Amino acid sequence: MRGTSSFLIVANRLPVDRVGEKQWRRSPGGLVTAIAPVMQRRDGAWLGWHGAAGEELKPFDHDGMHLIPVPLSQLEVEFYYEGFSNATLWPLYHDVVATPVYSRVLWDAYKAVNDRFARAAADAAAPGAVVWIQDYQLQLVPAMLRKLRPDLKIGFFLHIPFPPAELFWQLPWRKEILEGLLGADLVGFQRPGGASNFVRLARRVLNLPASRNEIQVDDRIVRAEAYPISVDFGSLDQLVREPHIMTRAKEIRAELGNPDHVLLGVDRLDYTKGIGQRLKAYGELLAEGRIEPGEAVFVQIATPTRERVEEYIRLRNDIELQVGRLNGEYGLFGWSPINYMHQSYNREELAALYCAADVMVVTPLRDGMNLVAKEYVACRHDLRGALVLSEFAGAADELKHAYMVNPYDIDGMKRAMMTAMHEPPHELGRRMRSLRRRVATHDVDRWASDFLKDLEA
Ligand code: GDG
Repeated sequence: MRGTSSFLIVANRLPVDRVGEKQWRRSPGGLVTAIAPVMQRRDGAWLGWHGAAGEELKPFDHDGMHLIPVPLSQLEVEFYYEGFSNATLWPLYHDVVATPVYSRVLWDAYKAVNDRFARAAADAAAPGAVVWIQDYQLQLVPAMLRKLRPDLKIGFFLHIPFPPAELFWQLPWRKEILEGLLGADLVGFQRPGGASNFVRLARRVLNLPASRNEIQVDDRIVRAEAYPISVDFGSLDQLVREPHIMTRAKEIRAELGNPDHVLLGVDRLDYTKGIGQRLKAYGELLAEGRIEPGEAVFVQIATPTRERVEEYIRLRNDIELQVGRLNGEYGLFGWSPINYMHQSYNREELAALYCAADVMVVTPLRDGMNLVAKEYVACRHDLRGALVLSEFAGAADELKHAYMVNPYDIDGMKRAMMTAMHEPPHELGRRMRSLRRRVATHDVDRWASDFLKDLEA
């Protein structure tokens, strides 16, 4: 039996969150925004876990999308999701900035869950359908699905970096992962470097004939290309032109005590994001008196994430200790140099925060793209505001007029923050105009349509 969906997205998570007992709400994020119209045009479906362990749900429709839940047991959440995905692959693919866990038990769970996703996709897809698989949790699905359904067009996109051969080599299952990905017709990466790492590994680990961006697998050609993901520029730009967002931005600055400089960080509380490094740089500026008492506030939004994974528990303790120390040491009655929030905010509040910030500080040690940097740019039609950006974010390839930093170089970050804080308006405007031109012409719509055009070519 064949399914009826001629366009299928396969991702670890469905694009909805539960509100209350039976209601669903579309989750925030560019991926859904970019893909929803394609789904509506093509009778599409989205396949993924719905977020509750041990619960089986029937397919349902929401917001014009057909959603197919894939169940996960509590143990699978631990072993496949928190384990192999987030304690093995995540650190390995991010330059081993934390030590990856290599465990056969976790690997077995990863295989089993990938197999379940592949079977569910094989059941849902119409003959000749286009199937687009997302991200590192599902790297075995392309080959598993091809085996079940050789008639499908299969695309895969990796949202995180693809590591160089020297690091990937560590993985005891390097061969299986590469073979899994090679089940696709097109494998997309954030940066050209990721694509070439992949091609090189296919050559070296599997001895496959390959050119710059094509790999020969049996009688098929698999293409590897970069498609830098982006944000919904138009809708953010429109949102921040609404008067209530500006009012809220002014209010936020007032609540912070109207300092001369508001610096902002917005990240999931993840060890790849370089939060500790940027706070260290800021702390030294306070210690040296280059930022005076009351002059600046650093707002750090650290969204809760992966809270049961050991490295994340450790990171949270470290960051909160660091924030406490800096505030304790340099604060005054009524002024704390750091405003740290371990909370999530809605889209409008986030947009108001972007508008309130003079300096956006984005300093990951390694990041596939980093959408926060692009969102900030999309929100600054006033051409004010400076973006401090790590060279190790995928976004650095495109956002060349940011104040670039190496997050391992604390002195360099201090210099960049000081320059950004004191830059004259015309220079800020010149840089922001060029950054906005790039993001406006390379938005998330373009990302999705470029990928799908190439997949179907
Ligand atoms: C992975 C890759 C790649 C954050 N806090 C709140 C909130 N956010 C939103 C941001 C942004 C998104 O979450 C974070 O995206 P990033 O790209 O910055 O980072 P990851 O989560 O690590 O994403 C990354 C991305 O996939 C896409 O391919 O760029 O490299 O690691 O959109 O705005 N959103 C709301 N409240 C919050 O508190 N509503």
